[in-house]
Amino acid sequence: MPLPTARPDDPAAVLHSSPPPRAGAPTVLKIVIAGGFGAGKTTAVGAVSEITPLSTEEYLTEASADVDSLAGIEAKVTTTVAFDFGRLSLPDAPMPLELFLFGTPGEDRFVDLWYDLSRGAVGAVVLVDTRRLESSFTPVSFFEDIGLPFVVAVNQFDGAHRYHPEQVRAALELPAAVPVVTCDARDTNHVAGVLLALVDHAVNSVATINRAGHAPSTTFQDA
Ligand SMILES: Nc1nc2c(ncn2[C@@H]2O[C@H](COP(=O)(O)OP(=O)(O)OP(=O)(O)O)[C@@H](O)[C@H]2O)c(=O)[nH]1
Ligand SMILES: [Mg+2]
Repeated sequence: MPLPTARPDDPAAVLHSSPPPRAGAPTVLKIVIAGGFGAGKTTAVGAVSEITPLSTEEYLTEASADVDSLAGIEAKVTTTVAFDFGRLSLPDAPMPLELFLFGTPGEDRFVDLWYDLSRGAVGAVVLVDTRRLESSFTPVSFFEDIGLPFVVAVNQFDGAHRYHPEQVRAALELPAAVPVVTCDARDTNHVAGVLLALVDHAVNSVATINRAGHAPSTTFQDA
């Protein structure tokens, strides 16, 4: 299925056109948690969400065995078929934040949904399982194509070889501007740290766009 080429609501516009928050009120940001099949997206949303996450898990069946390869994640019994939703407040961040987290389904046959979930987002986390690195190429290309800032977070599964982030950058052919960090998707502090790295990266991307004279043309919606 071809990737959509149209750009979702511009991240620069999102940060610029959001109404200024009331004094002391948090800035609300929409963030997409993406990655290949079984990379740990649902786990990451559940690790940080302060509400019971909304999830849309269905049992994997024999019928999906040809499509959803379980090599390396044989214990996996369910997969996300629509999206995960969670919420995280970070009142003590340099700017108080409330993050709305949308986890995507992993398989790239759901790419239309990735596009819908990306509308109005300020950025995305691409979770990477280095045992199945090839499944990361499509989500990385997707966010590059739609122009949404993203960070790559290497989910360090037990027993998996520990690659240096720069080795992962080289393998995924990521530009120097894309942050590559490591995490355990089950760890609340790790995932919160990844989200803060993304917000920082999104803000810096907006600053870069503005320095280049880009005029935001769309408005904040859909989040
Ligand atoms: N050891 C370890 N297991 C993990 C980690 N993250 C996720 N898992 C396990 O890996 C499996 C897949 O995790 P999910 O969170 O369902 O992955 P997903 O990316 O949402 O999967 P799809 O929605 O099917 O694409 C589950 O059994 C998790 O418990 C991790 O950091 N370490
Ligand atoms: Mg999932």
